Amino acid sequence: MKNRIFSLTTLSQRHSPFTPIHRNLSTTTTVTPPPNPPSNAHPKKTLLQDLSPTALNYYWDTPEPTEEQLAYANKFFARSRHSPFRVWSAAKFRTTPIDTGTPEVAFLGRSNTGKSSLLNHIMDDKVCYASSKPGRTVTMNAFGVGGTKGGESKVILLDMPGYGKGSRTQWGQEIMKYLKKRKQLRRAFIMIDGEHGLKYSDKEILEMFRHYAIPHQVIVSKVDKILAKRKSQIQTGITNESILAVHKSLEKLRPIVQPKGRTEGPPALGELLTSSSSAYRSSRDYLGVAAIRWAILSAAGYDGTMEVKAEQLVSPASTTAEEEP
Ligand SMILES: Nc1nc2c(ncn2[C@@H]2O[C@H](COP(=O)(O)OP(=O)(O)OP(=O)(O)O)[C@@H](O)[C@H]2O)c(=O)[nH]1
Ligand SMILES: [Mg+2]
Repeated sequence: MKNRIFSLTTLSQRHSPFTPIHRNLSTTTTVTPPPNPPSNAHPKKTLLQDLSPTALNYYWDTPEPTEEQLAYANKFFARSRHSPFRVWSAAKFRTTPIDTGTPEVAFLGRSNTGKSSLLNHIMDDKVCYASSKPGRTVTMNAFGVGGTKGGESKVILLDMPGYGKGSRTQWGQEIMKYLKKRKQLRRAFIMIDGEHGLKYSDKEILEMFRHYAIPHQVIVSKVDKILAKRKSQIQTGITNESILAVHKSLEKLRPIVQPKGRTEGPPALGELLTSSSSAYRSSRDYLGVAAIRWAILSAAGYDGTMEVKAEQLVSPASTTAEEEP
């Protein structure tokens, strides 16, 4: 049922921690736990490596990505000699390079929400500056991904200066100028700190996005902080209760990102993602990263729909269209 808000009871009854929550919450998928749980597994906990890559996300407007799609996204973002690379940095909108035609996605959020750290994991390289001190990123930084030898990047990712505490008001204005005027911007990802929750400035920016019809999607960062108080607790696995706590916080966010009965503009995508730059399922597989990679590709048009459209347009005699990666 597409628009049904799930109840915690329903979830705990129907979904084991091994199954992701998704838009069709009423389906009774029976999932068998892994046959041989690792010997260090706590009986009442799920090891992160046994958790589905989308288990901590909430999809209601979009289909949940399949294993193949996530594998494709991971391959697309795998570091190479030509990807990622810094394309430009700018402190002011008027100094950003003019339209290159390459699709762009921007990462925004209050200072210290973990934008730069997450982007490093997404791009599989430490190209962004991350710091425990709020206000570390001071310019808009653009990174090209998916480039090949002699070829241009397929998508550009932007690490933005944070807004709110520890940032400068002037950056907020520059960011808004960019978001409103940048033609090749495909989606803005707004990161909300899972530890501190939604703040007034987050609500304001969500309202602005609707007002200016800027396509946007919310990511709840630092989900490890919701899952356990200490990092060491996560290593031995996570409890059902902590997984439900994540779902509960996403459930609360849904009416905020898609408010009912308002005509102020198009709301956020009905897909809430979570991430952690601290907890991983296995080496280089940080919580939520694969699904965010897929969301970026979907926003940029590399999710298969572009190829389908191209095939429909070309005549049978000229079907030598270049294959997407
Ligand atoms: N526990 C935890 N800490 C995180 C996570 N992501 C980032 N951090 C920490 O949060 C701090 C801020 O991270 P940054 O990536 O620099 O945050 P930012 O949003 O880019 O910050 P600004 O550039 O100042 O806006 C650093 O100390 C990171 O190590 C996460 O998922 N979990
Ligand atoms: Mg930063």
